Amino acid sequence: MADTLFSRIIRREIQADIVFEDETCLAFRDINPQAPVHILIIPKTPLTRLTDAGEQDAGLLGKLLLAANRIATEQGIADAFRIVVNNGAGAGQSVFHLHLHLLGGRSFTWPPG
Ligand code: DGP
Repeated sequence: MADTLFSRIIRREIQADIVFEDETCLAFRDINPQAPVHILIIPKTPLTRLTDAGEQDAGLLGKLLLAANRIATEQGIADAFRIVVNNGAGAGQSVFHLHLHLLGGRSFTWPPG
């Protein structure tokens, strides 16, 4: 996988407002927030996008979701939040290192835009 700016955030070469870290994942505030709480949750191991994940990544994907749960609680948005994964440029993915958007602190409409 090509190096991305998220890899540079993991290596602390780029500053980010980190809210959670464990051996598997890192979470930090989005630089261009779309909600009062907008946090990106990324695996530390490189995966370009969700469709590149396979059976061997099942545990990793579960850990990302559980990290989202934990962060939502810590951020006070556990009652209402949205998780978004943009998979591919056509879906709006701009950084090709898998990431969950955790959004909360406002109401959301459906369908999403
Ligand atoms: P996506 O479009 O799904 O690939 O989301 C990428 C997100 O990454 C986008 O919401 C903006 C955010 N982002 C881009 N560059 C940086 C950065 O340098 N720092 C932080 N914290 N977020 C960034």
